[in-house]
Amino acid sequence: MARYLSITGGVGGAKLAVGLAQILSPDEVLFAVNTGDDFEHLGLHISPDIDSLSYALAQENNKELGWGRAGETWQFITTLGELGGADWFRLGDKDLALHMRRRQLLDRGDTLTQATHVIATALGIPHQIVPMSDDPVRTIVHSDQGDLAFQHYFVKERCEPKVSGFSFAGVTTARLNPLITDWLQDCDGIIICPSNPFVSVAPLLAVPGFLAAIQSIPVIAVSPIVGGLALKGPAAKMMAELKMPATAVAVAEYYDDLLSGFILDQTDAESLALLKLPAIATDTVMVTLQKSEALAQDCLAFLAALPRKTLI
Ligand code: FO1
Repeated sequence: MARYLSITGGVGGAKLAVGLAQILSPDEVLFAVNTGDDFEHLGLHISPDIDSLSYALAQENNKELGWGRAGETWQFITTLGELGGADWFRLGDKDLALHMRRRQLLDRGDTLTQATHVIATALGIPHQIVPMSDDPVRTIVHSDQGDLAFQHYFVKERCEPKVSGFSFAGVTTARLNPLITDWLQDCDGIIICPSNPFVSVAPLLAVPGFLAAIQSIPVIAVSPIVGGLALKGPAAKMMAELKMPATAVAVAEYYDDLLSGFILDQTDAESLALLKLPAIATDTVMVTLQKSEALAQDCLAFLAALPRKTLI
């Protein structure tokens, strides 16, 4: 039995994770999730990437909004706004219940890992959703409006400030989640889902010990950029502001030596010749569950065909 680690953050990544969960059992795939987007808000611990993945795997994700829970109502946040409270971060009524439950679990002493497991189990998810670390790591966006906490940049400022870089507060002392460390002892391949390389994947790569632990494991990434655009989120805008071309090739070059292989969308197939590593072009636009599953199959077949990494 082959075992895989999937790195995800945000909505694009969750779509491929859903495909992987369709074809791999909980013993065959572990989902390692970015927590750099997390923040404390209204006394709650919000963990957007864990939430997006949990809702997606439970088939409870809000497809209209692209975040949050399906079938949502907004009484709480509307009423809070009427009372003069902070309503810029839209917590739906159902979603609020999840955050309240996480608060309760954390307050009784659970780690974020344990709280995530309790909630995922309650949502009927058999797969392991594992925060990259139980220690707080917070993404800071360096921008023309100063240094902004991630959700302040993303939601409050609607990604409008021009970015010049990112840092991950707390990461140098964060302990890699032991569940990830253990999984990597016996892991046949790593799949970086089509998540934002700078703010969804980079925080996990920056957790001390992670890169060392994956040295002998083949790593593939699926491009989040298709035809010069990010299907969701600000990745392409960030690339332009960071003076990088907003292309799939630039994403592969950003990951550099980390990758053993790269998957880009079929619309970018002509770029294959520009890549200096094994690469394939396929349909990466996951508009249906079938397409998520097909891309997951492509990832596994591609990984299986890659040469094993050799340590120098
Ligand atoms: N994204 C928004 O654009 N607006 C919101 O009001 C919002 C609320 C929200 C609540 C809970 C949650 O888990 C996520 C939420 N998101 C919201 C999404 C989220 O903040 C971002 O998509 C991610 O951080 C980027 O991956």
